[in-house]
Amino acid sequence: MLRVDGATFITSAARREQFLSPDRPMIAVCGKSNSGKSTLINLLARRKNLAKTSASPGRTRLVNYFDFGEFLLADLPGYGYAAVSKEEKERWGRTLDAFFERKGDIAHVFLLSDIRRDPSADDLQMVAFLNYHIIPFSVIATKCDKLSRMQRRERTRHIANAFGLGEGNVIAVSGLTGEGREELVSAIEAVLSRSE
Ligand SMILES: Nc1nc2c(ncn2[C@@H]2O[C@H](COP(=O)(O)OP(=O)(O)O)[C@@H](O)[C@H]2O)c(=O)[nH]1
Ligand SMILES: [Mg+2]
Repeated sequence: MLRVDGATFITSAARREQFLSPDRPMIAVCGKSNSGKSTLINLLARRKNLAKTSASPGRTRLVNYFDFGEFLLADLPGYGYAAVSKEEKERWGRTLDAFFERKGDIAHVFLLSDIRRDPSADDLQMVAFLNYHIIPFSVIATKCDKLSRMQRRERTRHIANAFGLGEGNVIAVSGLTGEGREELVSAIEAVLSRSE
């Protein structure tokens, strides 16, 4: 199995001039703020504070890049946080647009969504955007520790449906218990073998 520990933080980018031109496959992590992006990155890296997590949503305004050895991971600014100004929302939108404009640099996207919630309008817009630009993605249903095993299966099916995906494209994970980490690593392996 692919080794994904020993990851390090590379840099943050606030604008397109600062975006990295990756020399390895890059996986982008996106989703609503508070969906568990930073926690997932820490789970993958098996480190507590590689990516800063926050109980108050909307803190990550930058693209944060991490070096995982065989691949890079980009933690994107979370969308859909209501309590920010219109200007700030527009700025985030522009950052995301500029990021995805360079789609040749993106091997795959993980779109994170809380397993207990239905996709938001922003999530569906994101999926439409990724489909339109033919950028491959998987949905990661986060915080699965909040549900029983039976509820998880049910919610995973429901989320796949709501996103218009097959069940195999939705991976339930928990950053708290580490459940789903292996499936996630397998998904990354598949991405890497496709981009060889
Ligand atoms: N129970 C549980 N809580 C989680 C999980 N992932 C994230 N959280 C919590 O959700 C909040 C937001 O997480 P964070 O990773 O900062 O989300 P981000 O804004 O998408 O980067 C924090 O309070 C985390 O502790 C998970 O798998 N299980
Ligand atoms: Mg974060």
